[in-house]
Amino acid sequence: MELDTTVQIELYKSMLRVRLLEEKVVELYPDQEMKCPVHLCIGQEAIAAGVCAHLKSDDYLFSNHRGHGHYLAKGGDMRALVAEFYGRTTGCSRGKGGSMHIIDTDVGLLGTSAIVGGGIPMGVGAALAATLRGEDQVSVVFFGDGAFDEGVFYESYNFATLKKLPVIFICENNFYATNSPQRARHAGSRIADAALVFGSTGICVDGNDVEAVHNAAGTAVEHARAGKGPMLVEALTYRWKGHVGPGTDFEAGCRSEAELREWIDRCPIKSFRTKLIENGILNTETNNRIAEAITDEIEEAFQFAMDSPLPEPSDLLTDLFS
Ligand SMILES: Cc1ncc(C[n+]2csc(CCOP(=O)(O)OP(=O)(O)O)c2C)c(N)n1
Ligand SMILES: [Mg+2]
Repeated sequence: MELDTTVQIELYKSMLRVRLLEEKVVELYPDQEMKCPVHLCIGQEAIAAGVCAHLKSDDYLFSNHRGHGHYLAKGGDMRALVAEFYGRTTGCSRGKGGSMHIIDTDVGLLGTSAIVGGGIPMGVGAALAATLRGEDQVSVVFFGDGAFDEGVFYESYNFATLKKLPVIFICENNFYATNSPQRARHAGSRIADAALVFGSTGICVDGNDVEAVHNAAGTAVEHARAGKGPMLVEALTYRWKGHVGPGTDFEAGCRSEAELREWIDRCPIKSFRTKLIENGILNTETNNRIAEAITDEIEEAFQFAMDSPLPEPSDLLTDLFS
């Protein structure tokens, strides 16, 4: 189904916003002023953009260590995100979480977590709570092919299906969990098929095709909102950077430069831009204006972060549960 041109432009902007922000992180990370590890999603932006375009601001979102794109696509505050990278009090976790622990209840992001698979049961719990309250929120969980290795996925998926909870499971299959390729870990290759054993539906989609992701996620969100329970969307993609940090990880010997080059050729943003230009929906001038506006937002966000205070030592034990 061909999307409305306004939606297409919004998807394009959403992807570009994530890409340009993370490229700035790549540029500035070597200064060692961002003290937290950063897990970049460059190459995977279409999934965050395509899924989050369906969500209302009070729909719930749970994500993992690679969550910058999810937060921004959900309408997140770039200033609060960058301030969090720099450990500032104005950060979305008041400077105590860093890149992997983003939380912003204003946009429904109830947390990103460094515990692989940790967001999955929490996403189900939030959906259960919404159902018990009689509200119509859906809960989206982003997780990787590595989290799919964990038993908690199956327990959570079973419970959510049994209770027909409004959860959408989005597995970003980038074919690696740290340095371990999927082929070394999974007996089967199609993650989406796991939904079948629960009598649920799985959809496998090209995660670098933002419109395909948007269509698949639309089906899953509609299904969940109608009280029909979860769907599993497996989006095939690839991270351009190493598991953590701004470099590549070829030296670890787990993937080749040629493999990366193949995926760079399938850049989700470049291919969509080409399509929009060919179809007369975007031209060079509009494209430049969009990029400039995002670049200004990024510059402003980094300035805001640098101008913000670090927490005081006396703040160390505030906002802790125990
Ligand atoms: C419970 C748990 N086990 C192991 C780790 C170490 N670890 C951090 S990220 C990661 C790989 C995750 O891979 P995947 O879920 O595919 O996400 P990706 O990094 O590819 O986005 C692992 C094993 C962890 N943080 N938590
Ligand atoms: Mg992975």
